[in-house]
Amino acid sequence: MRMPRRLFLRQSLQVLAVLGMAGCDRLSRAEWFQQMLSAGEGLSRTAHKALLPRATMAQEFTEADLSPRFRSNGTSNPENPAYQALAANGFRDWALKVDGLVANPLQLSLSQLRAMPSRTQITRHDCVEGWSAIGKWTGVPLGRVLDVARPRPEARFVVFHCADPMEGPGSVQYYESIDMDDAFHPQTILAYDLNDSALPIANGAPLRVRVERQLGYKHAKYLSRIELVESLDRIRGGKGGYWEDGHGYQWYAGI
Ligand SMILES: Nc1nc2c(c(=O)[nH]1)N[C@H]1C(S)=C(S)[C@@H](COP(=O)(O)O)O[C@H]1N2
Ligand SMILES: [Mo]
Repeated sequence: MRMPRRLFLRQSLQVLAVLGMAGCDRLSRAEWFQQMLSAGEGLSRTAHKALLPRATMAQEFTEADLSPRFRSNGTSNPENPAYQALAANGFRDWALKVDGLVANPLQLSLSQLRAMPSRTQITRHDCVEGWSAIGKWTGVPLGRVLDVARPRPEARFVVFHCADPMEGPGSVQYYESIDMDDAFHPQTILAYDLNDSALPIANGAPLRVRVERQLGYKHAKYLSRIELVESLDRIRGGKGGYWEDGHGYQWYAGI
């Protein structure tokens, strides 16, 4: 059923009025709001973007809130010989490629990434499988890396290519994607530290993305390459991620 445009606009304005009274940040996480937005993914994403200012920040916590242990989910040790060789050498020979629709393709070592401006944030990770954990992440804002790579005007999505095969050795490797709004969001960081220590292999060493306003599966671990594209059509199944292509997960997983 299509909602008449006027009606949708009127309801949006009512929601805006409520948000104005109670404060966006808390209400955006409220269940009723999620349910209202889940009327359809297109609508959800449009409404999310229309109703919440682009710069809305995910809630940040204090050291006292840290989970005693940040669990691992999905891959905990990639079954990939090339990855294992890099790990055995402390990732000294590892590099992140940044390519696709950029004026200045990059290859960045871990020490180069560590030398760039950094951001530390204590946030809550929510996995669709029904668990949450609060962790302290340090990394370079993805926006700073993209500033150096200089996306071309046609670039609309950032694709994360990962080192871990998902269906046994040699099989499809994890991938995910976000749009440019999330790519340049101040809390979207390429994290190399968790709780003040080098990121453990179980949590995505040497580098994983944090996209704090979205669910856990968007936070790609074991990054090897970041590719800028105009459309997701040519990325495997075309839906923008491993879980989106094969298992019906939504591409925009806003929380
Ligand atoms: N490369 C890769 N990234 C991944 C996954 C994975 O299996 N492989 N699992 C995702 C899911 S479902 C979650 S909840 C988080 C888990 O992160 P953690 O292992 O640090 O808890 O990573 C996400 N990113
Ligand atoms: Mo997850």
